[in-house]
Amino acid sequence: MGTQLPSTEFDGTDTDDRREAQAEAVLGDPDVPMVQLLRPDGTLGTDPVFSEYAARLDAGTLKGFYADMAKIRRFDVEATALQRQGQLALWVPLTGQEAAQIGSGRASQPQDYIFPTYREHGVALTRNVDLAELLRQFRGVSNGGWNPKDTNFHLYTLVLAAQTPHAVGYAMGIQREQKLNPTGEKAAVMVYFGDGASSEGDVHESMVFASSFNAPVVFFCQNNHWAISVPTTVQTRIPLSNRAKGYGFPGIRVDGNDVIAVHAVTEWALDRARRGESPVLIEAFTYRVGAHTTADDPTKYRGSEEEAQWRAKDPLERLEKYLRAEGLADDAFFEQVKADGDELAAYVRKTTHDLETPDIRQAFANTYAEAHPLVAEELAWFEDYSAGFADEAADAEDSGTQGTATDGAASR
Ligand SMILES: Cc1ncc(C[n+]2csc(CCOP(=O)(O)OP(=O)(O)O)c2C)c(N)n1
Ligand SMILES: [Mg+2]
Repeated sequence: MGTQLPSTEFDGTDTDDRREAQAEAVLGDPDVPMVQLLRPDGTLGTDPVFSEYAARLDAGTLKGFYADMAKIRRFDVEATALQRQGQLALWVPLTGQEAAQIGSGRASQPQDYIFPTYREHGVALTRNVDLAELLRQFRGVSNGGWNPKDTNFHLYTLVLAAQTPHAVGYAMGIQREQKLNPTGEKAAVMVYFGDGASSEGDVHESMVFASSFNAPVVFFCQNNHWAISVPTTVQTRIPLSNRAKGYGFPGIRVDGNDVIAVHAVTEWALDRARRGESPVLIEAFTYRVGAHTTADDPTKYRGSEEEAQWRAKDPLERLEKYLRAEGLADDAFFEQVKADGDELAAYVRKTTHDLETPDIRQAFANTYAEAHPLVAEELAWFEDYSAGFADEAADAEDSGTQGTATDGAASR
């Protein structure tokens, strides 16, 4: 027999059947190794490499993980309410992904630099970003909201995967500085992206560069199973973590709803990157329990059964069970966490209401460093156009009607 050409396997007739089989292989196959320490029932399992990391976590740290996860979930509820009340143009919920974000964020060190997507509110919390500042962009009063230099937490990026080449470039910069100053404190970069973004060419190019130059970078992919209405099975035929093999660095799948395992794996990966051993890809296997954004309705593309299955793997509930069973936290602790969450919610509600609408002329002024005739012309046009609404604005003021953040806002 001569050499056989590989089959393309695509004859277009069995797409749905294949998708189902593939979904099992990629998503539900127990043979696909996944690091898990804290099981959904709240008991602690073992892992030959990562149990050691878990053993180092004291009661205070574990309670801190819980407090952070509860806080960010409460914040998520508040921000969703603010959007529904017209105070934010859009909100991107994170519920379900708390362990992936708090576990990884808490594993980073202050000197590390983080590149988020647009959903990393939990990571922002771990980097001490003021969560009220984070809402400025979603209210449309700022292009960013916080100064990344204060926390080494970069501004949100809405263009899918655009932050991955930025991150690798930044990591290569750090690498060169570390070579120039070998006795200094070592740092790494961690870049977040989603299962959908993993299909972007930017991710491929970033991984090639990271591997070729051995950049100190950790790629943290939150596989939350959906890219708006597109399931992960359309993005990949193999576990996303396996892709790292093709680039020549380690890839590891971790239970993204297990804060202890996520913390352990990320600590290991960042250490490795800081030591200059290699980049690492982490795939945090998790689920977006809510809508993609407040402009999305997931009932249009997925079943409630799937959602129920994932709710049973809730990251907060399993840690609460563990803390209670081990006698590490009591009712008083959980009541305090709830009170702290309510206090945070009241703070962000008040600060959001108080955010002032910026002067639109600032947007024109920020276009170029120096004055530009085209920008001046566009500003003149805009002012002329706005003047046409002067009567309406005066009427609104007389009748006490106020605009809200959603007036004229485009939804994504
Ligand atoms: C380059 C680019 N293409 C398309 C979009 C529109 N878009 C915004 S979010 C999204 C889905 C992203 O899914 P995923 O990467 O899995 O992240 P998740 O939203 O699930 O956290 C798409 C297609 C975009 N923002 N940028
Ligand atoms: Mg996704």
